[in-house]
Amino acid sequence: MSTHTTRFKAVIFDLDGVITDTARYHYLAWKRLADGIDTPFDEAFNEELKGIHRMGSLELILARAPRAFDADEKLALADAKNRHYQELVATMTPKDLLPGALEALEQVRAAGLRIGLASVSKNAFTVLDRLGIRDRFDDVVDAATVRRGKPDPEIFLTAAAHLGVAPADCLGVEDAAAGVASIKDAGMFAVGVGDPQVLARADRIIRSMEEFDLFAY
Ligand code: B16
Ligand code: MG
Repeated sequence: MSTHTTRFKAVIFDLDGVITDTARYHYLAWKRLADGIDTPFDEAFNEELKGIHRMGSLELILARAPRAFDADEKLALADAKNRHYQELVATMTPKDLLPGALEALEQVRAAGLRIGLASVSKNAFTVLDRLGIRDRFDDVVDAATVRRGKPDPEIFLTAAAHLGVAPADCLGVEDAAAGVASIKDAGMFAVGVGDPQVLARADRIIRSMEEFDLFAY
């Protein structure tokens, strides 16, 4: 049974796959790109791209392509993928919040904790605006300022520093294996949202954000 106390001082959320299902849009945009260059791409492979930044994801896809691409071609491909992704994001509304996500933000706010966002997506601010929830975060890390993406702990450590909270007092929420690794290597408690096998390093696993309960960790 949970009590209404928590040892944490801040909760740092991932965006894609935790707050909203932009993971689906990333998949669709990468899929169209991969099909265009005769490269195999499916949902299982897409799982490996979750939480990985744009150029890193492209490199993983191109490793399976039938030919090599030079630096200019790679930039053009990444640009094309991003334009398609942004077209998909432009259709988003507050209805695209994942079930339980808003309630989780409200629960953390009501408990008086600080709230951060740690997304490696350079489109995170746009997505938050489409969802109408940007002002619910005390800090949103600007992905353009992060040198090492997930699984490196830099982005979660940056969020904690911005919030003025020690990493050990932070709880991180992630849907991707790379993201859970980032949280754990930052010295934080990790709640994984999704498949227990994929998220084996998480301290606790929930199937969806509807199960999120700050007072149970
Ligand atoms: P962009 P997260 C990540 O966001 C996605 O999971 C990943 O699939 C994507 O490639 C990455 O953002 C970069 O996104 O192309 O918009 O800069 O999970 O860290 O919120
Ligand atoms: Mg994610």
